[in-house]
Amino acid sequence: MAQGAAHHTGFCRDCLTGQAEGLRRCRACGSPRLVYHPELYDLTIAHIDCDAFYASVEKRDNPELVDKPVIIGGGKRGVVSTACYIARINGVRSAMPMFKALEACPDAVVIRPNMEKYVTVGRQVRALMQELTPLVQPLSIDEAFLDLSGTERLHHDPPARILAKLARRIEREIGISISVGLSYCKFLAKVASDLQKPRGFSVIGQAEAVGFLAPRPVTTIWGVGKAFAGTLEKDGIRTIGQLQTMEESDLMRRYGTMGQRLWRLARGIDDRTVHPNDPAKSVSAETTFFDDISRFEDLVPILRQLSEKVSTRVKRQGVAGHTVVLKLKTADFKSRTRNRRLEDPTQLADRIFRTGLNLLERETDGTKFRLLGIGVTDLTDPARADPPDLVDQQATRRAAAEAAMDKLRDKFGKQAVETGYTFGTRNRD
Ligand code: DCP
Ligand code: MG
Repeated sequence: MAQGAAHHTGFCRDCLTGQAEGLRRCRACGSPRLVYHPELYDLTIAHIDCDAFYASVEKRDNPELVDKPVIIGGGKRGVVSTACYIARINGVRSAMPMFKALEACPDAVVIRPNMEKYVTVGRQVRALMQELTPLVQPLSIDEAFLDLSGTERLHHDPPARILAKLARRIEREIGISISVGLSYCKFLAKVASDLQKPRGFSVIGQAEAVGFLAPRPVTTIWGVGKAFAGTLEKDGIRTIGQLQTMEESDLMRRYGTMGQRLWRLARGIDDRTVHPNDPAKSVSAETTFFDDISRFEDLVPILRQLSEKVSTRVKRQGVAGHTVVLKLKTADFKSRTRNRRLEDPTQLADRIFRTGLNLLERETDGTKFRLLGIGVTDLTDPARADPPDLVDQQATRRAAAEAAMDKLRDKFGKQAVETGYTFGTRNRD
């Protein structure tokens, strides 16, 4: 290796030149973004989280926003989805009501979320991760664990440098920034990725784990939410250091399996593996009624609404379904499922709905239902979905109309377009 990672204790995150310990600026490019750590080249578990994700995507697409405070949010829920780091200086936070955010930061540019765009970018980021290792475990749209053990021989570089290169590549090719946490286990990799945001690169090694954790609040531990932290607080436990002094048996007696988990994580013991998520096998939507329904006409608009939900989801996930599944639950809790395999896979609400309707017709024999669901299964790549229908020109026209409505919905929000079937039925479930 030209840059001889083995001879240096660190490297520059901008130009990747190896650095001897103690330098403040890169000996090659002058950048202050140097990483040092005694265990730097032994650690293999990473957590990556994009910085101010939705806001960064919007800034990338509109350079005028670069130095402005930007808030993504609004719409139906009226809360902040995220804010860029400039808006955060003024106190804006995710999940804050929009009016409060604007009180804190009146100059902010507010942008409605464009989920489709963020899903696409999230997928591009994931694809670059997957070039490094198949062991990528996404946690959400903008974060994932990576296990890079054993990849050094393949990449001729230790994981730390591979990750710095990835961060650089995501900035250059996708145009957003990430923060990296590198450690020997998932728990501390995740904690690390949050330490230095944005554009962070933090390392937590074996040797310092216990000392690093000691002063931190118990809420740092994965799975310790507000409620459980309250319970611990009542027992006088606030910091991880306090947990470190307790016996495993004592913690187990008090808090069961969670107690055991606390004991282990407090000591930096976490042997959970990084495993790619199972791909979804089906996509569906269902609703339980306030009052049982038996009439076909009353079920139709609900089926339409659910079909639209399913369609939105498959489009968002980038899949298509080859089989439509109708699900009913009767008033006496008996389940019925009915399947129909389609000629071609579909993503379209209209096809899902019409197939579901056909199946539903045979089931509405006066039976009272308490639940209706519709979904698709046999998921495939959408490339071959919904070819133009040469026989049924109507279907082709409906498909084109649906594509046009999708565009409108993207632009103006879900409520902008209502079809005849769902109009006025929105409060039903
Ligand atoms: N999000 C949301 N509502 C929340 C939290 C998050 O809609 N209450 C969305 C917007 C975020 C995205 O999820 O951009 C990713 O969530 P993160 O918690 O990773 O937050 P950010 O990426 O925005 O910021 P950070 O730099 O802190 O990771
Ligand atoms: Mg993030």
